[in-house]
Amino acid sequence: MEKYNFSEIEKKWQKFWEENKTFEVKLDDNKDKFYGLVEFPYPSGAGLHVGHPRSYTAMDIIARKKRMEGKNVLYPIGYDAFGLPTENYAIKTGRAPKEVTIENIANFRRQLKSLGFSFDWSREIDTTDPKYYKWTQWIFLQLFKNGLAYKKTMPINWCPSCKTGLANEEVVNGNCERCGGPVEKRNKEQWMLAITKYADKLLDGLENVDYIDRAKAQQRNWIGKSEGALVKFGIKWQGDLSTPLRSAQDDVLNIEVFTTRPDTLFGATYCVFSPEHNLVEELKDKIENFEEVREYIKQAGLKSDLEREELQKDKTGVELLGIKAINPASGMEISVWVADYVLATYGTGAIMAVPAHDERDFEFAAKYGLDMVEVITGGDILEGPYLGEGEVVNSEFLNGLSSKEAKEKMIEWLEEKGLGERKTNFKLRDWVFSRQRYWGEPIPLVYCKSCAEKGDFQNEGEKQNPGWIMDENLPLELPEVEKYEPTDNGESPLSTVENWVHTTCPRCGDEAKRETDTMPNWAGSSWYFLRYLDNKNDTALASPEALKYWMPVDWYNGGMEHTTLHLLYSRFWNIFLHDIGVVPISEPYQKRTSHGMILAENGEKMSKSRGNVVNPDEMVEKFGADALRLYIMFMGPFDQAVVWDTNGLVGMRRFLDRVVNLQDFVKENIEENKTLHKTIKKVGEDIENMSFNTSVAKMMEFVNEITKAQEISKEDLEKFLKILSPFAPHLAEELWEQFGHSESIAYDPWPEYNEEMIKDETMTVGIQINGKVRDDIEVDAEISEEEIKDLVLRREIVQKWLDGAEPKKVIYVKGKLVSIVI
Ligand code: ANZ
Ligand code: ZN
Repeated sequence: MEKYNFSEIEKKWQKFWEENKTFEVKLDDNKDKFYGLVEFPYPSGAGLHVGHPRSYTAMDIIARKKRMEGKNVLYPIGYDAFGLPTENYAIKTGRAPKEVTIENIANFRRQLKSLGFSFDWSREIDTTDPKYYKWTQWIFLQLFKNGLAYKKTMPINWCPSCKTGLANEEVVNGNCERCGGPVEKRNKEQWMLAITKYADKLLDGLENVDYIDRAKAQQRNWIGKSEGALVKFGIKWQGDLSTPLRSAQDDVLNIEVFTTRPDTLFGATYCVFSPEHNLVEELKDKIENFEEVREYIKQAGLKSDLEREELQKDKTGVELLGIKAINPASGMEISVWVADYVLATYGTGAIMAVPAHDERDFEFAAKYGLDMVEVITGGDILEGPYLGEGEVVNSEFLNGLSSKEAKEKMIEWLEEKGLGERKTNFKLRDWVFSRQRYWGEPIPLVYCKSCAEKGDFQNEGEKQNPGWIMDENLPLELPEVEKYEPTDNGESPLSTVENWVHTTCPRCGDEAKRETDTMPNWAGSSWYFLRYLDNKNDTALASPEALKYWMPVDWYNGGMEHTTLHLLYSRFWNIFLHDIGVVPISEPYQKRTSHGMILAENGEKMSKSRGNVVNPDEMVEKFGADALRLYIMFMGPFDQAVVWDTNGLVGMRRFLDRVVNLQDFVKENIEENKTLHKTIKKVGEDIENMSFNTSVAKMMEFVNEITKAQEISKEDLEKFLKILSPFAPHLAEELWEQFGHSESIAYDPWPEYNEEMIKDETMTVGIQINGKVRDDIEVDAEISEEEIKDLVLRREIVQKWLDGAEPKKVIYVKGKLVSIVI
């Protein structure tokens, strides 16, 4: 048979699916639902990248299999279209971002369709559509009303030569991405979302969801919960050093520190301020070497947190001469330092240093010759600090206790004496929810002086932010502007649209001014999975029925780069929406997995600037969408990075040609094929485990076998087409049709395999213990060395022989024997 014309076939089936609305779904209480989600793309001018189809093909395969298993499957797509690249393009070309976005989306849509994804296209969303962002704004107002949005002065990135504020993405190694000049920090009032109030809920929610371990770990690390204590160290200064010990209750200055190890308080031999700590400035007159200190602080200000914390091997600092602190437990006078290994933004911005039990303190103390007092047993200070827990020594009333007991006792003691208290600290910070940019959702708040003066506040948000009144007439649409550039005073371009900024107060009708900051990129993607459920609804973000039926997302796949912030932000919004009764389930995603990146042929990251981006259009044209999909799934383990190789597509093309040829081998009265049953089993299980590469390999093996044998029954070939169809849907539909079926293969039941047909593919392997065969075991003929060793070691007879000991040697003689030496 001739090689088939894939271009024609693929277009034909894409048209068929579109015309027949094959993948549109409706709520159906009689059917189990499956909601598969992938991260929606940012529609950049560059078009789809081969990285996108990795995730989309994987979830498409899963969605297609679930449909064949009888589930009511929702697999939606949309565009996360606000953001910088489009805005910068608009600035460069003078074109309106909306116009550019519409064009880019059209291109993305065409590309996505050319790959044959089974998306429900009727549910497409675009975060920049006022009908969509109406609800993003609405959610923001609910957060505001409930006291979770507040104004705060925060530093923004400021490029003094471009005279603009920069987004974090535009700061590269401390320099401006546009001009290369150094970036400074400038303070500006910004809207913040109090995600920290949800820290515990965000942690607890992780207990009941099925995320890959790495994703859970990243969530936990980012939230960074630490339990410990705040401790106050009294301060004394020159001329006053002879005054008796002062405790924190006295009317004196204290250094307040956060520690996770109150059990080591007796070992605190000095205290350290971060360079930004305001007490340093306050103590100015009492510090004898303030000039030196000031110079040190200035130098520290030039380094990033990362440089200060991790990259800097050599710790530096300056002692505050003339100042001493009092260790509240031991009563000892200890030195006080300023050092940049202590960060202003964590804990209290000051620490008690315990060099015998903390790595950084140890290094610092060793360098400056400071005392080290061991207070926990288990290590040897000559070999370095002992970081673990143990028994407490050299600590008066704590002596003999375990670290755990000592922590409790010390906290109680501190609380009793008024010298400290129990404290839980989080690394998580509140979310800066303002940008001084054009291309984002306008924040629907106005500032009304009259209302501020009257003090008539109607909700938590108004109380916390006097004068800020909600504009509930949504959507508040982005106005047209002349120029998209950030202004040279750091305000958003919206601030230049006079007739938009000046408005009347929705509460009292007096003159008021609109907020001109817009929302950050993260806003629209923090709830998009809800809008898919009911994207045309004008009266709610989604109807209660749709929310109840479809939520939670059953399976969410996306990149590792989004498992921290995006996942956290969207979980936060969903949990909040659940708290106020809008959504029925608090955790939005039941399961989360991640794919590895696709790297360019030279092993580098694909990027426009490197000129090594593989364009899927070209691949579809040359090899077809089915071949591209198969290749992307075959490249390597799904969760790992893989290197692109266009030659691999040639192999897939040939594989598909061989599949087409199988028709020629259809014969009557052929026995059922055993390999097919194994293949059905393997492909089915592999899809659930996202082990797509091995399922493709297994299908190739099957096709090779049939090609050699030159015979297959029609029933078997049909079954094979079904398991191939999630991977290569166009060709599968075509051959299915040629077999005389008029309905799409997409809803034909997933084939079952027969255990009996697989069973005889086992072998018997002897178990030899200390040179004598004592048992045997029946295993899968294709078992790996690791698996069989594991099985054998867990067998009762072997366990008995081992009697708790580790085996000396375990050797597997393939297909024959496992030999254990005890
Ligand atoms: C004394 C101590 C003794 C500490 C010891 C540790 C071990 P996590 O677990 O990450 O929350 N620390 C507190 N604030 C800091 C800051 N602003 N910059 C740098 N380090 C800071 O870390 C808490 C520990 O980090 C605290 O407990 C403190 O050192 C340090 F054997 O206090 B510890
Ligand atoms: Zn007013």
